[in-house]
Amino acid sequence: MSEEIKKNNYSADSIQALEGMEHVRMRPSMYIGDVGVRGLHHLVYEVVDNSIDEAMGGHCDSISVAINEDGSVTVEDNGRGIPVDLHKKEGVSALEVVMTKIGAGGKFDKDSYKVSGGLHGVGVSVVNALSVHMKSTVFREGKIYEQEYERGKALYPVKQIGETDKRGTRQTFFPDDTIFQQTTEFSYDTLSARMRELSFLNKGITITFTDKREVDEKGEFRSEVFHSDEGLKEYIRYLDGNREPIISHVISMDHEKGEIPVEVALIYNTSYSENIFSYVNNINTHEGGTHLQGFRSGLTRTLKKYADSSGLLDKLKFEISGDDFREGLTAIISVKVAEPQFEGQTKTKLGNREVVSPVSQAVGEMLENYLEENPNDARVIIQKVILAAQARHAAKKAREMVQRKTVMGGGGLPGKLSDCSEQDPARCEVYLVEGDSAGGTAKQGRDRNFQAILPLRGKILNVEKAMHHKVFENEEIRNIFTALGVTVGTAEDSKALNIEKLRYHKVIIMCDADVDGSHISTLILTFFFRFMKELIEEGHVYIAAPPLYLVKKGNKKEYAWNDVQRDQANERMGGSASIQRYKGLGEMNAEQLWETTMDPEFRTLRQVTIESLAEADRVFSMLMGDEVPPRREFIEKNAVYANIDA
Ligand code: 0RA
Repeated sequence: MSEEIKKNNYSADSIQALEGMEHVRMRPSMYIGDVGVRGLHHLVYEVVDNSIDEAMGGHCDSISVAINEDGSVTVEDNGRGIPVDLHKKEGVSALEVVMTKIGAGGKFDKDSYKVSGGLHGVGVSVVNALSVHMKSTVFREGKIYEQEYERGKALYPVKQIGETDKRGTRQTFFPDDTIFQQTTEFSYDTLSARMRELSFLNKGITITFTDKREVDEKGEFRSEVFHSDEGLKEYIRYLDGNREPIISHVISMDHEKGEIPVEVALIYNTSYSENIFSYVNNINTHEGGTHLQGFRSGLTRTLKKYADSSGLLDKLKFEISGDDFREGLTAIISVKVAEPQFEGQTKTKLGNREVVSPVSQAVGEMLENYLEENPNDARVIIQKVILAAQARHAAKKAREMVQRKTVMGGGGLPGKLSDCSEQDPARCEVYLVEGDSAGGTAKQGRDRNFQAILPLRGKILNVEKAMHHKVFENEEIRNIFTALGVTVGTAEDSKALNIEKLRYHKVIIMCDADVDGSHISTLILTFFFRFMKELIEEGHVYIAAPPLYLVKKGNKKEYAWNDVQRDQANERMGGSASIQRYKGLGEMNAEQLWETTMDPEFRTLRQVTIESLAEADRVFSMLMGDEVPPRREFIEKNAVYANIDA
């Protein structure tokens, strides 16, 4: 092909490509879900997914992900390198096609292990379209190639820039702040949690994650290396590290039944909650679906059969329900599906019917083998199931009592609640306040039109360690239920909650800004997480941020939420201002509390979000569980990187 024709083709194609790329920029949410914090991080996942695919095909074993000094992100692998030779149909380099054509990703390699079509799998060209600048570097067949782009447009044809004995692909991109208007700042915790998760889900790969935006006292970058040889088995140990197992091993299997690769791992612990995390093509399916259904049916069928034949259930007076087999269970299911159908509100529910039976069979086989080879563990599991059935009956009774009081109006609203006068829940908020005295101050300081106050007495019940009927019998917890107007969910089915009855669309936790206060916040959050997950998922839960200092000089006063603000305020007043440190909400009068923490114009509320259900579960089990050392370590670590947004 002559230089002339190549050039013409080049421009003709770039026009076509642009149309697709323009569409991505016009409707980014269609491709990445949203243009907020979630969508921003999605860009990284998209690029990393391509390297994971290369690794799953057996072509690479190492991926590095870095947040650079300038806030851009670099992802590099040691795979075969994206091909750079001429793409016959398009008339430009294959690399350029991958980078600038929507839906081109992975097309060249029919053998490649590629399961696209999920939430991710939209192609790296989408990342390119949504970046102000992107650079691809390919190390392949002894040479280094490079191409750069601006908002998805190639700045020049792919060029060779040197020689190398490395292999691989390096992608660096800078998200476009005209698209991501809320923020273009990547979160260390969010990315690190995802990289850890990916390393468990794809055993054998080493993922190095580095944040180059800051250095520590030693002058080093914050960095973590994730590598798992045992995959889900290790993931279970990580998740349940703060719970006490009741059986001797993690039960696991990894095999391909028919067309669908299935991996499962599970363990039973002494807790009363059920924690099942399911994945399809490395995507966390929050809403479950057919793979979860297969898992449950395989588990119930096999355990029931074993229990029946062992005679352990002979004297039992209760019915055993499916739920009883899952109390104290932590499990992970990961399947790979070629053409996944995602359904549900957040498109995280697997719909493919053909998945049910292979998963159910695989789980059945795995359990049957384990029970046969470990009769002691088998007995312990069945005994736990029996206890769960008994407790469920007790809990049902307790719950029915609460429900009667709530729904029938027997008890009405809790006596301690100071309700607001506004009736429209969308405009109402309720402050859950630590202690009766702060509750009193809040009651005086509030705007009674739309703000309600519910004082809570000291420490509320730690639901992480309590049996379910205790939770429903607990007075403080009943007060919360009744005040919010919702009926009771259970740990197995927190969706039983009728959230449409919620009386306040903002539920604000207000505690002292000290260790005890944060402990109480965590207790309340744990309760919401285990029994009213929807409340958090739908963004109704907030944490109030009372100030730490009052800086005063003459008739000037300023509040400060941290030491930097305190020092700046002091400077603005010409130094030597008097500084009061608030030890608790109780030291503020009603006016001060209103000004700083309750007035919607000036207060800071932190909305509680769940980035990763698995990570949140682990953190709660650690913060609220028996083991003290990991809790102390977590608090010390997070005090430095202050990020408690659950
Ligand atoms: C298709 C074919 C070949 C490599 C790749 C895709 C590839 C894509 C990505 C994306 C990120 N890292 C990647 N590494 C490789 C090459 C096929 C061959 O060399 O025969």
